[in-house]
Amino acid sequence: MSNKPLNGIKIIDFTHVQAGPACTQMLAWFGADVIKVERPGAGDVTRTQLRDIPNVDALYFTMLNSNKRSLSLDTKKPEGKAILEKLIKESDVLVENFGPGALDRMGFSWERIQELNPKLILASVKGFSDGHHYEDLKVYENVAQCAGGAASTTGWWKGEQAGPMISSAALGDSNTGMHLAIGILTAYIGRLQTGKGQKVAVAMQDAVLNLCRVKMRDQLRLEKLGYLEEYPQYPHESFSDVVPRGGNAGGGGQPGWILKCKGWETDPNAYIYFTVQGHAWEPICDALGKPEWKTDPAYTTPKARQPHITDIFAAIEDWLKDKTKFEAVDILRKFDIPCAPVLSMKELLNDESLRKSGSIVEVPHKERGSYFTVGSPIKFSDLKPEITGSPLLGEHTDEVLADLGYTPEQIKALHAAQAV
Ligand code: CAO
Repeated sequence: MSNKPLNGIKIIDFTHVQAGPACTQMLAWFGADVIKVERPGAGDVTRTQLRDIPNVDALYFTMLNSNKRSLSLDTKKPEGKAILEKLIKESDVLVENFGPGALDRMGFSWERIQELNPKLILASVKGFSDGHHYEDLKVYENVAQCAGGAASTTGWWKGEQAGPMISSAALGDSNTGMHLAIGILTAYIGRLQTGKGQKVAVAMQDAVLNLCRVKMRDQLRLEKLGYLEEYPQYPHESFSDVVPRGGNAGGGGQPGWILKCKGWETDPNAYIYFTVQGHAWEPICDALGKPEWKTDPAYTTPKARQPHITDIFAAIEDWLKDKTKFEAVDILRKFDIPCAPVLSMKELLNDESLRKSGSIVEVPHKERGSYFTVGSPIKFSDLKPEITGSPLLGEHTDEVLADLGYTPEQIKALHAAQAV
């Protein structure tokens, strides 16, 4: 086994669906021994959800569970509980994202876990934080986006499409998992100092809110000023007392928008994002062939430009009419303009640079042949994560039990007791 920084860290992965599995998968990539504990005969629900090949683990599962081992165990039965207790005594971390109270109901409260192994780190994802007035709620991705401020600040503020909108990025699920991974590693470093484990929890609402902090910033500014100059409502429309949805506005100090390119009528992704950096106005004028804008007082400062920013974007769109998104970006990049083509999943999947960097990888799978998945977005100089296929349900049960000291006869007896 190559030397990966998290080698030697043993993690009980009691997670399912996306938020928890995304966290433990990343720790597995970096070398942790992640043992996914799954209910016999069923396993993580994503194994069977949205299948593309009959009777084969769905991509939903394979793309969130690579580099793990699978232990099939009914932890509600006495035999299963005994094994889990043994595992807890020998592990460093237990990660779970069950509904509120499920772990306690199973008999593994934080107090019990501490009795079994005071060094263990218990890491949990829940929809809302402990003590929150919604703490009993079960939560999925879009529920978290609504509760964490993303939905109220995303989308259109007028027209037929007006209303809160969900992002396709997993702000509630994978994002919470990434926060939890930081929490686990922090608690692990803490344990190196104190010798003690601790409980780490991330609420999906909080993780979404953490990514929406710029919108909280805008709420506070709005309460002071009564307007937000970088929003498309400014200066021609009125503001209420809540942060409005801003469509595709830049959202920061630089105005920006999604603009149509050649072929937009038939290609749903023939667009670029164009950013107007305050200090880079002259290169923009050069790129667009509008030298007169450089000296026109209606354009020379960001403040002067803001009242007719929509007209400026319309003029840029006119320039884009005969250019594909790739041709446009190739011109604009020479002028140092922050921009990018709107890339489809198909384009990303086949992107040579992403394949080369390991951000998209092809990994073997025992039953589906091989599949493409998203590799590590974190790059290291001395670690190249090797992404391996996800485990079949219970693939490593015998191996894990043997490691725990169970004899072949005991393992056989356990299989019989767990038979479904
Ligand atoms: N053996 C025996 N029982 C097992 C088991 C095993 N190996 N693994 C899980 N279980 C049991 C649990 O003990 C629990 O039983 P009880 O409810 O009887 O105590 C049950 O399976 C799991 O319950 P759940 O509430 O986690 O599952 P659900 O499908 O009803 O809800 C979800 C799913 C995601 C809404 C809920 O788990 C949740 O709110 N999790 C926290 C937030 C979260 O992570 N959401 C993101 C999910 S990713 O989109």
